[in-house]
Amino acid sequence: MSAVIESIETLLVDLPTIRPHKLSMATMACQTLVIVRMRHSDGIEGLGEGTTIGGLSYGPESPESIKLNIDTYLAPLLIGEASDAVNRLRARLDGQARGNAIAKSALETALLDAQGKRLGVSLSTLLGGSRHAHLPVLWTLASGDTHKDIDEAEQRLDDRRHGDFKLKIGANTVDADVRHVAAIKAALGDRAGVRVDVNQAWDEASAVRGIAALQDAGVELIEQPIPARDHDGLVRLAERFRVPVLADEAVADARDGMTLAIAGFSGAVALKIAKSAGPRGALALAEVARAAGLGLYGGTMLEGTIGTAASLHAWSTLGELRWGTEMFGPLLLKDDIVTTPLRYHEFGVDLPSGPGLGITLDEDKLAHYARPA
Ligand code: MUC
Ligand code: MG
Repeated sequence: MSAVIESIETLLVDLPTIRPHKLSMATMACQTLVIVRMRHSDGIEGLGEGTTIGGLSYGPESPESIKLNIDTYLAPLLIGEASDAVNRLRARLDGQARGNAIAKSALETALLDAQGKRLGVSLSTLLGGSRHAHLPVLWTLASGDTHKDIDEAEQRLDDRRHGDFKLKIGANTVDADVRHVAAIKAALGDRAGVRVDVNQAWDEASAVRGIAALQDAGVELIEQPIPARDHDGLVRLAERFRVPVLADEAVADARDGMTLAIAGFSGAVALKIAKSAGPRGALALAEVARAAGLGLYGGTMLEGTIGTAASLHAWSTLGELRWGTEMFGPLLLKDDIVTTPLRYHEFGVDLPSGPGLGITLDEDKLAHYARPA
């Protein structure tokens, strides 16, 4: 008889960041991870993580809503069901609950982690096998101060930790942002790639002005310059400029990828397990994007180690990630809740090995940082 899902526990875990992380819509001093512990009748525990950015400022799910919706609506759809029926259970969640992609991603991750542990194989093996054991990882400069950002970049280059940088802009005027980015690019020169993420902050006219100047300054990629829903605008910007445009908030799942591709988008796509309701959905988007000739990028919702490991397992199965990854979430946090942190070196990170995610919780740290119930 196959094992069944016995219980699903969700924990809100508040971890301070190493410095304020300034995005166009929020400045983070702390990241809240929603950790899922899914226990099965064969004694196996599957781990998952559902994490967003800045409470409700990034999208319609907050850490608190993720926890509440799992506890109240989603977990009851899974309890007592066969542990190994991952595809059927994911369809059940989609059939009976709309939206809630981040909550579903956390549950799918926990199902896959448990199934990998049960079979003694890694999550990437469950997904068809990894093609990379080491993935490139950039770093985001977002201290809000140009000189601090340059120092931070120099340090990361010296340590051979990160070789490319993404700058968070959009909170200031276009001119101030362009000056900030151009100063950083001028300081780093050809030693590092510099990209920007505007997180939807510009209208199209500002984007035309901003991108023209950033292109001249040597920026290599422009992420989500205008609001997520403006697909036509994104297509126009991608057509207009030589520097590629990266769709992030505009593209959550395979269907969004198809819509953008049909509209004529010619840029690149940020994959995130949180946007696509789990690793499987993110890989489905990757297939659509690849078929449409769009470049791929392994994106983060600034998850801790569990969500980052789940994403790495998924990205490791892809042939080419034209724009690498930004799976640095754990490095932005002052502490971790796992026994063996991910290994970052040589401008990237190693794919964790071992069954499932290959990650073990540190119970003391978890108890220390978990929000009291
Ligand atoms: C985003 O929109 O890309 C990724 C890196 C970072 O600093 O913020 C995230 C969110
Ligand atoms: Mg982004």
